[in-house]
Amino acid sequence: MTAEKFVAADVIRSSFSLAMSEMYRAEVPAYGTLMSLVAKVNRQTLAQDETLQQRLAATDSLDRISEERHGAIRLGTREELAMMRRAFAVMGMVPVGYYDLSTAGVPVHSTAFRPVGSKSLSHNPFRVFTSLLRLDLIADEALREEAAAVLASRRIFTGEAVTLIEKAERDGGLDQADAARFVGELLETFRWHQHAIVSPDMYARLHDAHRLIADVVSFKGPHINHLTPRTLDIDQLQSLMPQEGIAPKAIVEGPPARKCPILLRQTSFKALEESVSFQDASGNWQTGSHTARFGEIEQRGIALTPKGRALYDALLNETRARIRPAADGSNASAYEAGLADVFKAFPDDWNDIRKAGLGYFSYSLTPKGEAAAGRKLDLEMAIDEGLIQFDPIVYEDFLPVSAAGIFQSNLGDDATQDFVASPNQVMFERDLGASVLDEFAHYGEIESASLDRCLAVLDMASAAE
Ligand code: OOG
Ligand code: NI
Repeated sequence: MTAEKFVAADVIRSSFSLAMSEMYRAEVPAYGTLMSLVAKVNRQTLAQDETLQQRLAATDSLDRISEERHGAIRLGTREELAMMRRAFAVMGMVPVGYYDLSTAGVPVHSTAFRPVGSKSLSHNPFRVFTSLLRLDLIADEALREEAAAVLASRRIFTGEAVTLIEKAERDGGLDQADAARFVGELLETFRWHQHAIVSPDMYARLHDAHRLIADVVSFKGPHINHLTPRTLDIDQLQSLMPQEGIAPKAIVEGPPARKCPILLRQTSFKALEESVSFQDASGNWQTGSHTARFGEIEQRGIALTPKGRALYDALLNETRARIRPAADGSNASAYEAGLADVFKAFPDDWNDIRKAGLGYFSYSLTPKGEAAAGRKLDLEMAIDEGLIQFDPIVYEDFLPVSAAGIFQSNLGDDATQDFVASPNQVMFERDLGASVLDEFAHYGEIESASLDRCLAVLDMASAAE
């Protein structure tokens, strides 16, 4: 079979992302409401901001905006995580970054599976925040063993999905018919199951240990727990959500509203109380309820360099040392004011951010630059003369403090527990069966590749800096 017969990984990812969105819309109607609201606000924002519209069109990201989404799942075992990595690889998604949530009282560690490289990202940036439960953080040994036994007995992938993953690995891709079957089979792993695989008694014990453990262990598979569209104006969305009957969490996570958006701002609506059934010892099904699935929206800004990220982390810590956002929203406006105040220390002009080495940019020749090919200037001079322009590179990853805030708002405030902070990237990568990509190195490569395309007017020495 020749390579042309294979469907491109980017194309499989797009159809999977679409299939997942359709499934979630049917499962959680509020997601559909949120999607429509986001599309409406994005249209309005673009209509009012011609410069934004032009830059998004020029950097290939206009089409992808309203389509863009991420999801999240929580896995129970290393075997599940390793197979999930192989499944995502078929769609061109690789593990990027390591997130330790134990510090925030959530017994998981995570990575984000996503496409890398500007071409794949602009084709479809679909990503999945994937967490692995850490039973090693659970104190009750008997419960830990019982939970491990339940997890060991379940199969979250269909046999057909595994066969197709193996086939893709062996042959180097999937043809049209196999790719379509793969999408359908893999989707099964993410489906919601109303019937729990544990007894009501065991559910209660898992739930008492930590609500997250009950969510991971009690069901047949790792149901997708949210799908997040990208908005161009999250503050507008946060204020419009209640009118649509959706109650947002108390504060928007991440940096404050700014002229030049940095990293990632997120808000969510609380998990739904859903009816589930548990089979008791005599085989009868009992009705109960479970909260797991919620809705989230996000606004993405520029990817920060390690220096920029250190400044962001320091300013966020400073804000939270001054005022910690209460889960009931009682100090939300004071927190927002404090955040805005502290973040005045972060430059809010693209060129200042760039010159201070705080963010990653994509450089390109202007029409004037194309015409001036052969002149050899230093980068700053080429920019000053209008030969080279720069656009912020969008942050494609996640933020651990924000993720913890999202987890907590959905697990309920009583779920906050203290665990000894124990990041263990070595263990995570062993379980994953691969190492995770360093996000900073990756953004750095995208930036230098963009400079390479400007060499017509650029002095090599200045570009190599
Ligand atoms: C994942 C929460 C993290 C985000 O956007 O930061 C996340 C979860 O609740 O499983 O999705
Ligand atoms: Ni999320």
